[in-house]
Amino acid sequence: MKFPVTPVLLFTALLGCSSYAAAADDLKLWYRRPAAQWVEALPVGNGRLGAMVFGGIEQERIQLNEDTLWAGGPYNPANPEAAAALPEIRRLLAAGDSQAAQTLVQQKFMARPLTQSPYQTIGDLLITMGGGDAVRSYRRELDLDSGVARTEFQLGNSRHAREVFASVPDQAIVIQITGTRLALTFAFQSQLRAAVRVEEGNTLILSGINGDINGIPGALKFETRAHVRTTGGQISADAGQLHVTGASAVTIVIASATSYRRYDDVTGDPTALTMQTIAAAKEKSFPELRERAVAAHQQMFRRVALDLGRNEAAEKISTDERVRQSPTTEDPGLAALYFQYGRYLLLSSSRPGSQPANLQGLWNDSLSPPWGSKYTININTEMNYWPAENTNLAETAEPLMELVDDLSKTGARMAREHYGATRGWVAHHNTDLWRATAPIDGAQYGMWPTGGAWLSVHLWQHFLYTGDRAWLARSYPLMKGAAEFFLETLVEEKSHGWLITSPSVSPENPHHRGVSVAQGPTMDNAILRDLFDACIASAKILGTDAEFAAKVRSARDRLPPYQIGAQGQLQEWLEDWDAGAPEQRHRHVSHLYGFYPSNQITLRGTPELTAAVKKTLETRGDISTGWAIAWRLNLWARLQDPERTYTILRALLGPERTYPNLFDAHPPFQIDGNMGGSAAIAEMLMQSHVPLQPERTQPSGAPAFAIELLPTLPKAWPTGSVKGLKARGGFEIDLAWRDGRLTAATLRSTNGGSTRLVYGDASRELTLEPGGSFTWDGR
Ligand code: FUC
Repeated sequence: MKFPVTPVLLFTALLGCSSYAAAADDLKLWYRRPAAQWVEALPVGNGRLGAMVFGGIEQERIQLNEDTLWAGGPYNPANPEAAAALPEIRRLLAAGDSQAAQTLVQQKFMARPLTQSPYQTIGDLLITMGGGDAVRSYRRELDLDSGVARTEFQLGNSRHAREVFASVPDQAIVIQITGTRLALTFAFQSQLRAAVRVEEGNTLILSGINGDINGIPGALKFETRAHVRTTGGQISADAGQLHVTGASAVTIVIASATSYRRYDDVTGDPTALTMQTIAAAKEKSFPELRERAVAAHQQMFRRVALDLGRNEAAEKISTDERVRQSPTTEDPGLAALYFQYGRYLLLSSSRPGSQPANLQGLWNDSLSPPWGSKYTININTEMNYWPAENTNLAETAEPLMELVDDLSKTGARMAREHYGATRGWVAHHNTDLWRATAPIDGAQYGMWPTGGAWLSVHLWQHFLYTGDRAWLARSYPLMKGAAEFFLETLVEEKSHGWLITSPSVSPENPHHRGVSVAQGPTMDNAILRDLFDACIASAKILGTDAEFAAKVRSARDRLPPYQIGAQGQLQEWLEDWDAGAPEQRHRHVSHLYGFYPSNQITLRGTPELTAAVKKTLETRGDISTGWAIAWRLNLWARLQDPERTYTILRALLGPERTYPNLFDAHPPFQIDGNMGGSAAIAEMLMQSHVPLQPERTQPSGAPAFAIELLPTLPKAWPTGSVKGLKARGGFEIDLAWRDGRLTAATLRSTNGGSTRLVYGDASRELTLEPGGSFTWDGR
């Protein structure tokens, strides 16, 4: 008997175990019409440079971003009145007068200026075509597997095609247009103070400065160069435009840079940088540029393949229509596409050397986008990085490390100037390109000192997944600095002697009408428990700081415990204010941090607290803003309730929370929901947060965790497979299931180490050598 070997199968086999070729169309977003609005356009990005591709017929719009183009310049937002007001704010809180404390915070403790700097768009490259003939067979698509956006249509007798991608190795956005006797005009448009010029007859240059904000003048120069070359035909220039006539192919390489070097240094030379980029790229042919970019993209993207089953009818309709129909159609392929899209967006907006993914990742067409498209670190930035580890994109966490490193410096000044602290650093609920760390916007949002601590915990999580001791050695001083601030500034709570933050908020949720400022909210205690534990464990692993670790331990032991309130809910504040709080269905579920993303509360380890988590989730409700649905999704995945989780996932994927280009709708667009959604789908299929009992450590010194297989598999995905997910302990996992039952789990170990595989009631203890693997059928 013979088995046919198809090219796809052969290719997959040749790629080996760390990379998977996907069946072509599963990984495409596609449309029958050009984008009429920005949330229909398709994103490409190399971490630093982003473009939104509209696929217009008479005019193509390529909206451009460079991730250091933000308004303003270096500034110190400290409020000189803050430190003097702190004792009175604390006294008011201890005396139970949160309203007066909040008023005083608002008057004396908030940043000056009160808001931070927004992320800004460069502008657009507009490519105008001649034509007017009727267009037929239009299609545009984004292929997640290659990272290439493609637009194609028939114009009279000629086939017109465009490809756009962002290249990591060549640090450019690259466009190719092919057709017959192409007649094109290239122009830049920008809302910033900018001028356009042409150099060497083939390079269109937009240069200018960033916007002013809050009385801080724009301090950045930026330059964007579009270098045009043709096959056949001619290029001519006039009044800030380039014209191409008679060409059969045109390649455009776009380089862009600003003078930003660091939060306190804007002396970069964007002209020199963009000239170098163009000089290097123009030596390469379009196929070469494409091949290099696609290879760099696939090196990360292809680590994970997901098949949740298919609905062939749904796959035949365009992506916008598919989203519209999703509330009434079972479409497992859409969930798989959404999962991969979140990975695509993260690896396209956060790469070593780039800024971290902001509220819109990298993509923003405005000078004053919603919430400034900044870094909101009371949930949104952290959520962006939830899929970084479990969906096998660990390198994307590097910009987060750099951000924390910067914040540890600006935040040390904040710690001194607002709190009179002599050690450590603090960041509140938001930051920007300039690494501002003061409380902003309003006391009820900004008065939250635990943002830097939460980000620091991510550095520890990366270590738990990778076992990378060099990373831990870089992280430790940052985590230590975050902890030092709290060792010095926590105050003693009167009735139990607990150590608590004061002032703070439980992110953005008022406990009484109009009042959010409080002391010792549950989330702070939970984040500090994680931070302190991470410091204690790191000091031990690195063989350092025994004395400091002992101090941290004694503070850790005095943090307030979880409390279950009168409704059976997990209490959000020190006092049981929950039932009377005015926003019962508030979007934030901050106090559930301990259940997800943390593991202080676990389904089987702490059943009473888990019941309290569930009670809180029932009260809060499933439907909220995009990211808030994504958080609920992860929480329900951890509750291992497959059908409830699946219902919530469908709400996230439906047209109210997903735009035609699959961007998450807060609304408006905010990328955290995409990332949180990807993390949750992984969490439905595999979880690795429960520590082994009795406790054990990996060769790296990290604690060892159990790996639960298919813990939250809904009935709608009876048969499927996933390859390449990552579990804590440096394990990579492939799973296959049929009729709702695991058929094979393959575990590969990078560093060697121990785990317990758990499937339903069955479990298997194992220890693997570095590079070792093990396959189990779950029995
Ligand atoms: C937090 C959230 C809002 C929004 C903003 C960017 O303030 O409460 O919903 O996501 O961040």
